[in-house]
Amino acid sequence: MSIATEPRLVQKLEGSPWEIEGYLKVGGYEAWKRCVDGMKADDVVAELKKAGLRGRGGAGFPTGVKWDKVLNHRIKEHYFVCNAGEHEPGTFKDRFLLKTLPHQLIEGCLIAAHTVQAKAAFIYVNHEYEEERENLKKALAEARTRGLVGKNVLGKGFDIELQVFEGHGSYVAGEETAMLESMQGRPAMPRQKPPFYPTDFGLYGKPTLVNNVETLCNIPRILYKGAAWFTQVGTEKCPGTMMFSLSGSVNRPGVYEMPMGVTIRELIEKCGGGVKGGRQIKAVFPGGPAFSMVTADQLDLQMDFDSLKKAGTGLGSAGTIVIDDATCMVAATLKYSNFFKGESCGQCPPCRMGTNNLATLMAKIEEGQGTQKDMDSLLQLCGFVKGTGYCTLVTGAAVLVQSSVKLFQKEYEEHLRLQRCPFTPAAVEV
Ligand code: L3W
Repeated sequence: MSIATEPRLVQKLEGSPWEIEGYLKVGGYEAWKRCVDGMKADDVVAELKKAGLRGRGGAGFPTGVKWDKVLNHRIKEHYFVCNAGEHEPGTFKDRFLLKTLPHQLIEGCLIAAHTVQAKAAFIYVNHEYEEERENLKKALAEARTRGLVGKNVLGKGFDIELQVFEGHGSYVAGEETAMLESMQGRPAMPRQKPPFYPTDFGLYGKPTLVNNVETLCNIPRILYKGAAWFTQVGTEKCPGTMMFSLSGSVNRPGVYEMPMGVTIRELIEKCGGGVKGGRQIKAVFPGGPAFSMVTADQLDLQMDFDSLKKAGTGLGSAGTIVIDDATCMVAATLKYSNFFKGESCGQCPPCRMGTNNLATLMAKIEEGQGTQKDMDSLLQLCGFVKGTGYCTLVTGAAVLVQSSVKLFQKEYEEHLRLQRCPFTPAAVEV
């Protein structure tokens, strides 16, 4: 498949993002109008399956399959939630989409809620994204004045509402089952899954469709332009583009839309303008710190769900963090270990204690107090806690440490030998 040079999901709009005219001029709400005019739900789902769209929230689950499960569930009371609880370190693409394309998101949500015949529909937005929530509300008001949302949509005799829900501030609240818990006034703690995914047991215990912001922004484009258009770029198993949040030691950090399957090197060089200060790459987190790092000899790896999984890491929500050779890997790892420790909801004991102990051992080693016994305990602990939580937090915390020690063992040994960090304090920023 070819590589897109032009963005396909992100559209340039005239005026402020929440003003509807600019979006209407680029074919905005045309797909929604088709649905309102009677496009069958099964046909919408079939088009998504044909497009091969996979969820952009981190796991790449087939979107059409998910919609099908809710639409055709034996229980007929359904709900829809857009998950804009973005909180992954290094991921900020949903914020960009909320900020720049609120109508596209609203259109995707309307199509989703209508297709699965949702009784109520929500956009759950990260607590910190205050400005984005306000813009979204302004955009919703504009859509309402055009009769696209609210009572008697476009005179067709049915109603649809979309509520902006102010989310919880924690990382774990972005995990879909924790989000659903928090929406019902309960602590934002994940539920055990499998066997019960939100498609079976979601909001109020009913079948619920939960999709990520970027996934939903793709929906109007696919229905308006067709599945065949969508699959022109990307890889065979991961068609379309991905919004990469590029950060760390690059000259131009930011959000970049690139085809699935772009190499790490292309992303860093073409989009990021290369490494800061002409330094060398030491490591890259292709999919955020919860997936293994790769090293400078792996920059030709393709960035899509399957290629990165095959390489022993993951795309996740494409929060790509570049680390240069002036950075202490022990310090960088400690920084994310502390993040996981602070964000553990405390529900699962292996996570509560594991993330805490991992961060304590990492700090001891970084501060020059570590022993070989601490190193052994660190790796043993990773093995114990991996895969034990209701959500993936503790697994991510363990994978981070394992990958760091495996790839940069010499740096750990240096910390033990010198009994101090061999890098200058200024070098720990990533
Ligand atoms: C119905 C089945 N639905 C799976 C659905 C499931 C979910 C989606 C993916 O973690 C990853 C993780 C993080 N019937 C189903 C089914 N589903 N089987 O498909 O499911 P799952 O369980 O593979 O993923 P997950 O637990 O949602 C997602 C990574 O994403 N990640 C996380 C970001 C988190 C945040 C945050 O907390 N705010 O941003 C980022 O990269 O590590 O690997 O919808 O219901 N048989």
